[in-house]
Amino acid sequence: MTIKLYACLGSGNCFKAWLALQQINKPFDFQLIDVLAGEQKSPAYLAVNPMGVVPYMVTADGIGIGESNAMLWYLGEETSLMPDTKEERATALKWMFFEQSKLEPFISPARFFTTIVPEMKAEQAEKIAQWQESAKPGLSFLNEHLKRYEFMLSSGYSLADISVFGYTHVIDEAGLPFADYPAIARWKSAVEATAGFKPLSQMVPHGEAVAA
Ligand SMILES: N[C@@H](CCC(=O)N[C@@H](CS)C(=O)NCC(=O)O)C(=O)O
Repeated sequence: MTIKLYACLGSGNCFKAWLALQQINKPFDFQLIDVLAGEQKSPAYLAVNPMGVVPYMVTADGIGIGESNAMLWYLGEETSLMPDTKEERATALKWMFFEQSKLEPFISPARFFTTIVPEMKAEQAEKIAQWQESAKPGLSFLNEHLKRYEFMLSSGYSLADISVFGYTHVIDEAGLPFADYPAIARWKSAVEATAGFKPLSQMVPHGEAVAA
């Protein structure tokens, strides 16, 4: 069996696992789950992932793993993406929790209603403004960090970069200009120049459809 990734298009969380698979050059099956059509709540998909969200990954041994950052950790084992020392691994985890608590919860919905379903932008305008404000402290903190470090960890490119990159590289699509965060913009280009990097726009399915 090969690894199977269940994902929807355009999602920063799904992109993280997909990008790691590209960069470690691991073959995998891609199963598209159409979140906009509600396919993540279909009986067929709930039988795979009872949480009813994407991304979801099933390992070659048939073990299901939820949470994008847990997938990164699994995929990073025994590759150059995993930091070498326990201090660096703890620091990577710190940034991955930071990503899920200070960045993703605000950038993701602001971007969703601004760019993915722009027809809902006007009716969500107040909430979008709140999400944008809530994202700013985390982005400022990250920008300060990246003034001093080329990548998230002093040891170099790692799964912590992929985690933070997932949504931070599309902040402009959430109405948060890169011009306000020049060190983040510099880091974005550095990540895009790493070996095997492929952009979110190239994340396309190559699996069979899940029956509704
Ligand atoms: N913390 C989770 C977030 C998973 C998540 O909320 N996924 C979204 C797409 S990015 C989803 O499936 N939304 C549809 C729903 O909640 O029904 C992760 O990092 O994987």
